[in-house]
Amino acid sequence: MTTLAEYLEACRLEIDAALESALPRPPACPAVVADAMRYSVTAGGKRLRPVLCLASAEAVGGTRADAMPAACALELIHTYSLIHDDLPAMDNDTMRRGRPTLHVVAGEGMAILAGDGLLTEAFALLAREAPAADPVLARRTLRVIGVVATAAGAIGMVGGQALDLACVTADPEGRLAPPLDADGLRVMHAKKTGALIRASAVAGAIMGGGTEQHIDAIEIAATDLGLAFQIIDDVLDVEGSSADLGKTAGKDAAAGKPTYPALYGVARSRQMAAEGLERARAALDTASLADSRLLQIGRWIVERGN
Ligand code: GRG
Repeated sequence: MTTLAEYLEACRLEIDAALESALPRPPACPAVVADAMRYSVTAGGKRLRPVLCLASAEAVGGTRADAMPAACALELIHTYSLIHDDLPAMDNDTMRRGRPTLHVVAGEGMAILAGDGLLTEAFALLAREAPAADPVLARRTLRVIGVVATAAGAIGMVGGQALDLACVTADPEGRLAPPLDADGLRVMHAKKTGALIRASAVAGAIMGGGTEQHIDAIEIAATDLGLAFQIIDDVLDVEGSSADLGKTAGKDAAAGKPTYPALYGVARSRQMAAEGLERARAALDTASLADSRLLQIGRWIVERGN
């Protein structure tokens, strides 16, 4: 069996090639927005969501090829969310994935449009790749479109971003929402980052032809992995350097945002992430999936930066 590092590298190469051919290009797409979209998509990144999607398809006995359109759609949506999150009206960040943010190099308007283009292209790609000649794959794709749209939308990622934004944005009377308590923090993250991570694993399980028991177990495990990912992201924001992170370090604390280390301390936060990983293992075990790549990827999430 290949090592996890080899597996991740093989997946990333396939994902990057598939993303490259999925991106809209001139003459159909104006070069100015095509270039902006490509700038952010090709800036690197761990490709965590597409890797989870592919690994999930393989865990249930499917192929990476079956899940590749969904994997690419998820990375396009993730990249759009980063572009919009970095805008002056949101987090106002100037570094992302080790490069100046898109609005810094292309202007705010073009960054908004590139994000809009990536979000809509994700669904165009899924619809395009649903093979009419293969009703089974077409049905799975339709289900995945629903899963991904729900996760990306107002009850998922957009809703989580709204809760986050409300913490630092005063209403017309100048009042801020009360700071999030532990439960509020968990709900905000479950939506803002957890929903898309969960959808990535679930989409892979659906495209790979998993049983309902597989899909349920993977959904439960991915919910815990999403939370563990966010806890570790918060810890790295405290401990990491901007160069290591590829984005501005320490921003959350500086903005007075609630974070896991602020509420629980770094040691307890890391322990909570490890407990999440253990719950994910137990959930996968109920469907005999605990010795799949999924758990190794979970461990990679929790142990990164150690
Ligand atoms: C703008 C609707 C809208 C949503 C934005 C995901 C998100 C919601 C904001 C990102 C803010 C942020 C930095 C959250 C921390 C967790 C996170 C999503 C980190 C970035 O994901 P990685 O580490 O990034 O997977 P790479 O670059 O590796 O893909």
